[in-house]
Amino acid sequence: MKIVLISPKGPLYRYRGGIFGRALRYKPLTLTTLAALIPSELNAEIELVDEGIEDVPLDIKADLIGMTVITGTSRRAYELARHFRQRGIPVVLGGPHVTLIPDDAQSQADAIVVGYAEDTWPELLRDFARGQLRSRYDQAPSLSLANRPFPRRGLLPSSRYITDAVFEAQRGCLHECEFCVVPAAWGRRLYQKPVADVVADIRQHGKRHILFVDLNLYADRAYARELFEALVPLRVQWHGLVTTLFANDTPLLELAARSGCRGVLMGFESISQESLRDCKKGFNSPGDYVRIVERLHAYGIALNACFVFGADHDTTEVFLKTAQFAVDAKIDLPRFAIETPFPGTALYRRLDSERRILTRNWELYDAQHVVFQPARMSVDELQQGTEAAWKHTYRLGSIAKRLRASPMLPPIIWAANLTYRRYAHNLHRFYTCDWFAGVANRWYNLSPTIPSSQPVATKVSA
Ligand code: B12
Ligand code: SF4
Repeated sequence: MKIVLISPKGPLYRYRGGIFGRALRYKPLTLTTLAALIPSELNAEIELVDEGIEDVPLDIKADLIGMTVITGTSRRAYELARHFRQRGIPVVLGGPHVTLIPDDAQSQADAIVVGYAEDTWPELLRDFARGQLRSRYDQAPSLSLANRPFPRRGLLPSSRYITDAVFEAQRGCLHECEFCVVPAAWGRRLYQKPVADVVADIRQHGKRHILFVDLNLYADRAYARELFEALVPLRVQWHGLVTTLFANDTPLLELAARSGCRGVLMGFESISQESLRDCKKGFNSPGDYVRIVERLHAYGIALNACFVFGADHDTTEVFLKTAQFAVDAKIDLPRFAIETPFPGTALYRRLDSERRILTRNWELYDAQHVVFQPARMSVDELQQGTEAAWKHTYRLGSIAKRLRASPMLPPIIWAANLTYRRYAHNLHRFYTCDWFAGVANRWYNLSPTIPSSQPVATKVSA
């Protein structure tokens, strides 16, 4: 049996014509994890295709195709699924988008997998081998991540990525930020790999510079402490994602630094406490942000801070104010996103009930397009303002000022900043300006009641 696993492209992130080249792309864990879960008794031939780095061969030979789907890649995934099903190859869809709104994907596939797939994917494959494929497989609440096989990273070509030393320790988060996909898709609970399993994977892989993709490594303090303690003897250097609360926890911060932490990504989201309260991220305090950066730097940890524009309190002043704040606070690598109501989230439900969702073209749900009617500015102002914030923060003078306090080696942090500078100057290539500036605003003004059952057709120029 031959099983092909595909990660479809989103317009911004495809390898040809996308915004980044090879830089900033690391080897995805989803396909390699799914490959490892394929039961050995099936003796399957396995091929992985990451459309972020290569074209999907449309004439590929396969007995079964599995595709991972996030909202922004769902249109592409459905298009590929149609093509392969027409060729008579059964298609299975899974991933965050399928988990958030299974009904959207159900008709596009022979089977869908809802939730994490450590148990259901092997079960599905055994059913398929017996000719008894069901149309839907749901993760049971008893899922455990203990004693799982290590991801088969060798099945994707390392030369196409900046690193393949990508690991995960735990999934999930206990917070419930209104816009976040994590509590919406997987609930507010944590699924943890035993620390010994994580350490064994890092050891067998052998690299010294590693990356954790866990969305919140600080979700469970006791687990974080156990993990960091276990990393100390490995003498690795690592980057990961945490909340701002991590920076206030001096003993853990000190341990993290000792265990090799050299950079963290944090969701600052907004410099307005009102906006943070509105989106249920009131545990962030903008008054603390400068101190957070200074504390991280004091421990030799660089900061990739993310801000989101488009909250209901945001006016057109927010863009340059936030961008200048990022420069003055000396954030090593700031990022700006446009608030995106991913379907299935609390934010989506609220904006939908307020009839402010402007399009259900999921391809535009990539956090760099405006898909809802902002409260205090136009669609166009939100789109252009976000681009202005990127450009301001990534002016050469702004970069130089920000990096004066950076704990990272200058060639590395400058290279990352220049790559983001390129991103800032290329974002406009991915707008659907005619649609945003014209049709969407006009549609909204003329008819603020878009029927929620009907997708609003739009064109994507990228
Ligand atoms: C690493 C990561 C990235 C990496 C690599 C992406 C990749 N393809 O792996 C990079 C930095 C490139 C990236 C970029 C983006 N990402 Co991202 N990313 C993640 C992150 C943090 C981890 C993903 C991961 O590796 N998890 C570990 C693997 C093992 O878990 P998994 O993917 O969930 O897979 C399991 C199940 O879901 C299931 N499953 C998944 N697919 C399939 C398929 C089949 C057939 C089956 C059976 C099962 C199955 O089985 C797996 C085992 O249980 C997730 C957050 C998260 N925790 O999921 C966000 C996440 C997937 N990203 C997200 C977003 C929005 C983006 C961006 C649009 C952000 C942006 N504006 O830049 C881009 C778009 C990228 C694109 N392809 O177009 C959102 C998706 C939300 C949504 N509804 O669309 C997430 C959920 C984060 C969030 N909280 O919002 N991302
Ligand atoms: S803290 Fe981060 S991962 Fe957790 S719910 Fe909020 S945005 Fe999502």
